[in-house]
Amino acid sequence: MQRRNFLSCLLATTAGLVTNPNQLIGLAATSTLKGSDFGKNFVWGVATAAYQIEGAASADGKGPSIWDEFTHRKGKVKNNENGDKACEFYYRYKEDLELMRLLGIPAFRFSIAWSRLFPEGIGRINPAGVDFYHRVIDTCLEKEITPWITLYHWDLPLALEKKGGWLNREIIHWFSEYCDFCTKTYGDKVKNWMVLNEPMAFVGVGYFLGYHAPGRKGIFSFLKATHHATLAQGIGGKVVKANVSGANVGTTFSCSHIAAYRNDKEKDQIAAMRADALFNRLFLEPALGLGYPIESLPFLKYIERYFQPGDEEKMKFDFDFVGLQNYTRELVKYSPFVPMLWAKIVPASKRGIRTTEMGWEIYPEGIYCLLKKFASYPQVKKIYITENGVAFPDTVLLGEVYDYDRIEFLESYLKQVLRAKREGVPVEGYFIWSFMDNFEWAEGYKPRFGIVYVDFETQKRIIKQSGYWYRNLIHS
Ligand code: GCO
Repeated sequence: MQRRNFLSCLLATTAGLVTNPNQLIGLAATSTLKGSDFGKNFVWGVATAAYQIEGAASADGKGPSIWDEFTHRKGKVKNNENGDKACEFYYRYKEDLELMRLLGIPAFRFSIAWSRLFPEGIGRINPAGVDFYHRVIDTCLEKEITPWITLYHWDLPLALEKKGGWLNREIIHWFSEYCDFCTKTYGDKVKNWMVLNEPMAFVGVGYFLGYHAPGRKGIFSFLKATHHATLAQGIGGKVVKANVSGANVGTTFSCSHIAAYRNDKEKDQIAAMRADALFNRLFLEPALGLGYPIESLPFLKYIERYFQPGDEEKMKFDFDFVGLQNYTRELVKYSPFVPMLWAKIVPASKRGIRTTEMGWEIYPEGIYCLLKKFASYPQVKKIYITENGVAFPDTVLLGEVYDYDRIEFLESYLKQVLRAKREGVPVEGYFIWSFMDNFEWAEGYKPRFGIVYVDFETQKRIIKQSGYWYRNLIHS
């Protein structure tokens, strides 16, 4: 089940561092784009997430997260894989950051594993976990790599899930204490913070469809978790701003450009508008002070049963930036079989087009459309593409990975980013998902998104051609 094919699901459900620095000079895939076209303050980076790369699932006092538990249930992840070891970034962060330095990548987006700092989610602190992120941050700074931290990338402490997780309103206090601790602890060294990663994904897939941790289902758990995540988003933003002087605070959204399957059919156009409200507006608009998009999606009215006085204010926050994460687009048609939404996705696989390893359509113009859409909100001051990338079935050939299809993908998306920028969209940075191949949630290790190849048996890293291409682009 592909989690970006969320609507189709609705229908069904009401190291060794091998790289020789000389290679960096020898292999140089060139780009038709120039980094300088984007301006000298444009932020170039790579993105990762704790559960997907760190491994060391129970090392040095770390508590379990919902993903530690979920991946150990039979049949939840392809081939029953899990993130126990992942890329062993916990042990290999120095080598990995050295590789990043060799590639001249100026910014590194990573997340903090909440249960590494607080094994029970609240209360008792784990000093070894606190120290780990100090070491990662310090190593970044030594190598002149700017750290960008995501506070929540889906790995809720299991102890909190046992108390109801995102369904328990107390989560806004647990989360705010966690944000307070992180920003007071690391805020002198780290200025760029993202509160949540893709709330629509962790709430929709984790609390409605049950395909992701914690595996809960149903419309009411979806609405309740949505409201609590929206509150946490606003409250978290305020905590970061209060604690970090000179902070650049944002939060990130998964977005797909959505169009009508049959453009001449009004029913499909309305279905597309509804899907757009669900996927692209649900978490953004409350933060901007516009409330939930209830006029486009009347079933959202039920969310009001979870409201308490003052919530509208709590949901709002004047974010310095919005993180836009884009991989594909969706074509949507009217469906009488999907209650409340009356819409369904026509999957790329059924449209006879070439797709990525994830089954997603390659549609570069979608990122341009989304940038224009986000920029049309007067409250949005700045946008970073906090994730864009692609999984293809990469293979090693005589010690190298010739991933020219990834280079082509990234170039074509970046050209659309530049097009939007030239038209005045305040897009000020771009992070590739991902720095290295890693654990792709319910899809396990098969989809490889990295610009660095990881052999998960030996933990050997190989810089892919796209890694060299990225270095050349950034420095051209
Ligand atoms: C996400 C995540 C990443 C994914 C990536 C590819 O937003 O879904 O941030 O964890 O691995 O998007 O699917």
